[in-house]
Amino acid sequence: MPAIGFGTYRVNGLAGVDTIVHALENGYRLIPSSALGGTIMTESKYTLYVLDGCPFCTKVLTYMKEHGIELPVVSITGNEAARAELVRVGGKAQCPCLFIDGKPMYESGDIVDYLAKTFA
Ligand SMILES: N[C@@H](CCC(=O)N[C@@H](CS)C(=O)NCC(=O)O)C(=O)O
Repeated sequence: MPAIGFGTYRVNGLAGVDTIVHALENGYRLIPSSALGGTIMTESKYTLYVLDGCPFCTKVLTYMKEHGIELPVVSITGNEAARAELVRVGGKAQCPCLFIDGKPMYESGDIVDYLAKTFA
């Protein structure tokens, strides 16, 4: 995933976990390509919505990285369209939110438990 200018990453809607974790750990600002006209909600069974600088998101992303779990990740940072989509489909703007077959799971602890159970 290319860095765009200093301290900025473009995340193309579907970003690798490594990219997201690296970006968050290094203080990069995530700019989803949906802000540029890409897709927001994916066709995947899973979509994880995250927010820049959110420790609960980092907890989930770090767990995914440590266990080699790759899921589509969408950052709502700086992207009102993605945020609105999260609220519209999920019911609130809280992150992280893992959509499983279109149903939202909002709590990071629940998400990690689900990932552990499902991908162990
Ligand atoms: N208990 C939740 C806390 C999540 C949370 O507080 N997320 C913050 C970001 S760090 C958030 O999305 N705040 C915006 C909002 O709730 O609208 C969890 O563990 O996932």
